[in-house]
Amino acid sequence: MIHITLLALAAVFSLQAQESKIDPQVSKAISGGRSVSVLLLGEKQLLQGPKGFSEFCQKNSGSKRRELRAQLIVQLKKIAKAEQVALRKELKLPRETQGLWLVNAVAATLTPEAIRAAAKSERVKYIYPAGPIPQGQGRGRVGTVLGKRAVRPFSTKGKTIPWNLKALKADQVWSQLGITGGGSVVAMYDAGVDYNHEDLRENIWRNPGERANNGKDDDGNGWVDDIYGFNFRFGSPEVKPNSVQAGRLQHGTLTSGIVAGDGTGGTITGVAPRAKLMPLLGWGGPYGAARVHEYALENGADVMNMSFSIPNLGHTRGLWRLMSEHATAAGLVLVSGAGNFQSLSRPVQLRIPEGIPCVIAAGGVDRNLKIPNFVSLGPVEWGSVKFYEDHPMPKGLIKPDVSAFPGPNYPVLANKRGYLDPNNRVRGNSFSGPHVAGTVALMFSANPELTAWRVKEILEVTATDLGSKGKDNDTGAGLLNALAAVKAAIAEKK
Ligand SMILES: [Ca+2]
Ligand SMILES: [Ca+2]
Ligand SMILES: [Ca+2]
Repeated sequence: MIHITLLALAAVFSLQAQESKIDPQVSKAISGGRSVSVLLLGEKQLLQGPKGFSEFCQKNSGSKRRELRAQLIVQLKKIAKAEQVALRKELKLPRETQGLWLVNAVAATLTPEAIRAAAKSERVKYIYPAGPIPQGQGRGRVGTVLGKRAVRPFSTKGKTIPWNLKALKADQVWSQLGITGGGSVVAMYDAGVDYNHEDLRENIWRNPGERANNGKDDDGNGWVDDIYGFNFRFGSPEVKPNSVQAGRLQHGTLTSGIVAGDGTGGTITGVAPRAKLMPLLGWGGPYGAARVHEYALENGADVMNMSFSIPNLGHTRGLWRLMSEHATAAGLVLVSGAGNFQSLSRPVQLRIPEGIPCVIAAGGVDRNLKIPNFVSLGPVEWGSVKFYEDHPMPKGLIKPDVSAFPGPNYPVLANKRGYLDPNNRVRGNSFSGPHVAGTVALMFSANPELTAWRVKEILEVTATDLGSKGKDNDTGAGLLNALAAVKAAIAEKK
């Protein structure tokens, strides 16, 4: 009798263990009996738990960023391949299942039965919602193929330099240090970039091994005709914004202008006017996000600007954190605006990706260094998120990390050519992020071997403190100081 009771208890525990591996959002979806796109996170990962990333950083503090990236890509792919071959066999997963390597995970649309079966596997750590899993590695054409002109040396002669760039001392980096972003690549994870805008077209990254519009993956990176980047949302190499997805203002063109607008039309809008821009599109969930991060890492982006903010992700925040920590370990600096949601609730929880510890969250102040009433504020809690459970409230994690200018009242690019009317009221922390991403491009231009986590530390120690003393939940470590940050980057040359 006792024996039978124990067995029954064991069965209950095992059922709970399976159920607890299925994210509540997935559980809810499969309870209706329908198939769901899920991401099966493997048990084996490069970094684990709340301390995995910081221990990795300590151990690798003497590393050179580009060598470390090459090593980590090999290592991450090795883990993914070995584990996923075994997992596919064990679970008899359908052929169209997509394997990721940034994190060891496979993405597939599975029936409720298949999801419950996957939860029983010892190789599966957790089952997250994947979002859309678009198929296709390059349909469609790149609309405009830019001529291969030599890039002119950058000059400020005859050009206006707006107040925001001066306040961050970007112009002093160009004039005093002669550094304008050359050699750095900034991935713009956004809604597409008008790469033919006269202030941007000399600064568009070009995939050296790819030929445009021949229907072939010439460089063998897995993506067809990706000469300027890739649109992972539509499986297309065209990275120009289309009006439906980008809206009237062409969000990604504006943010790109703040990173690298070179003032060809008369006004310099960019912090790093000779950095390269790599447009990447991939809304719609963690699967698409993982593909964007993987592309940026494999194709040489140094920093990635993410001017978006996703709420209510629950435990899936942990999956984003794992992706971000792996990418940062591999030398990609991640930057995101703090969001524009102060009026929604207090305290204001920064969302994803800006609430992730290793992602640099850019807060915002106006020209008088006051906080506008829309800017999201910290702290951020992680106490409720599976596999991390650190930074519990009320103290939480201090965010944002640094502050820049969300506008309005400085020039930004207009559709197709020129600039918006100087009295435009366009504003938002979507614009704070690119000021930081541009500064990081300047730092890497001066010292490409800085580790990605060290870049975040330098930005914070060189920022000008605002508000209450020290790093705070309104303005982070203070106002971005591009000149001090680049000088510190140079001082640390290996
Ligand atoms: Ca390719
Ligand atoms: Ca091609
Ligand atoms: Ca402060």
